[in-house]
Amino acid sequence: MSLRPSSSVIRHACIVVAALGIPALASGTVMRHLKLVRSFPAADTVLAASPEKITIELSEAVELTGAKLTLAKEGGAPIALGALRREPTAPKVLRADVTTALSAGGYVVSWRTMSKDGHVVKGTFGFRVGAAK
Ligand SMILES: [Cu+2]
Repeated sequence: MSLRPSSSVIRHACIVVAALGIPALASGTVMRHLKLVRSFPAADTVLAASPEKITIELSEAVELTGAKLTLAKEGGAPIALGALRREPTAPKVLRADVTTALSAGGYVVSWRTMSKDGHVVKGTFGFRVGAAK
């Protein structure tokens, strides 16, 4: 298992690495963070119809506290989602309902969670609704 981050320098580097989404560095000997395993919609996919929910699966169990899932139209304003949920039987999975049908176009999902060491780990991925361009 990785060393616990103990200095502010390591803490800082850790956040930067996570924010840049460099898995090779983030999973190195200095520290190990949770990461995104899969999502629905999957990254860079095209859906024929609006999804009914956004789901992310992380590599470790996460708390709802400090977790966030946001959706926005590409280059547009955020779109309100239902409350973020985590089933007790699936502690690695976070889900939020899409409460308004999404029109055709590109969308960006941003996620943010707290790793076991208390550091914020976040990322984004995109998907499209409607025909591929
Ligand atoms: Cu960390």
